[in-house]
Amino acid sequence: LFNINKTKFTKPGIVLLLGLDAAGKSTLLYKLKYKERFSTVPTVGFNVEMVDGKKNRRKIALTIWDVGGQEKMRLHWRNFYQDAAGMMFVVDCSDRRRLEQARKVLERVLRHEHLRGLPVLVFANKQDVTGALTATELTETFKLRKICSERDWFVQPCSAVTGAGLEEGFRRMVQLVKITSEDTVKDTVKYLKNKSAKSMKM
Ligand SMILES: Nc1nc2c(ncn2[C@@H]2O[C@H](COP(=O)(O)OP(=O)(O)OP(=O)(O)O)[C@@H](O)[C@H]2O)c(=O)[nH]1
Ligand SMILES: [Mg+2]
Repeated sequence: LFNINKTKFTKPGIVLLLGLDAAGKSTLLYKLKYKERFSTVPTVGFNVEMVDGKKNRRKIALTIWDVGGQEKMRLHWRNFYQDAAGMMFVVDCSDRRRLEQARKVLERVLRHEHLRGLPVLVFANKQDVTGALTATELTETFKLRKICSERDWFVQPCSAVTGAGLEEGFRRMVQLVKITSEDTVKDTVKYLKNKSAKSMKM
């Protein structure tokens, strides 16, 4: 069985970073990777970074795909679903006006058949802003217990600007993803070659 699993692996540690536009995805990705604050522009297309982590005392790297969150970009999200081993969903907790929209988008994403059972880490972002919704409030408002009942999930409060909570959340994601091979770097290169051979449609 183990061999069968190994030969047909399809998920080389790819983690999707999704959420509404301006949720803070790109800021979070660059802060996590480079420990620096970058000034971002709305993402058209996607950014990809590999971030190192440790799983079962071994080094692994997760490939994080930060896909633009504007409405037009969201139509492309599903192109990335099939190969994902995990998802991180970023919510702007200071933008109460768009919370309901964020909830609906997350709920719809989670219903997609390709993401069934996929572990989800929700980043309750922008905790540095006074009056931001807390992680507990977010859990309740989004009814996460209900909409994530058939998967592993965790809510991590964070600030992509200060960096607070980012590494903690990432470590959690590393624990939650089920990868079938330890050599995620090699797998990712193989995956990307294969993918570009088929020419990526965006
Ligand atoms: N105060 C505060 N501002 C943040 C935080 N994270 C991101 N921002 C700001 O929110 C704005 C949007 O951040 P981006 O990282 O570009 O958002 P995005 O989710 O990548 O947006 P799209 O690429 O359009 O999907 C920028 O002005 C960031 O500086 C945070 O934790 N706190
Ligand atoms: Mg972005």
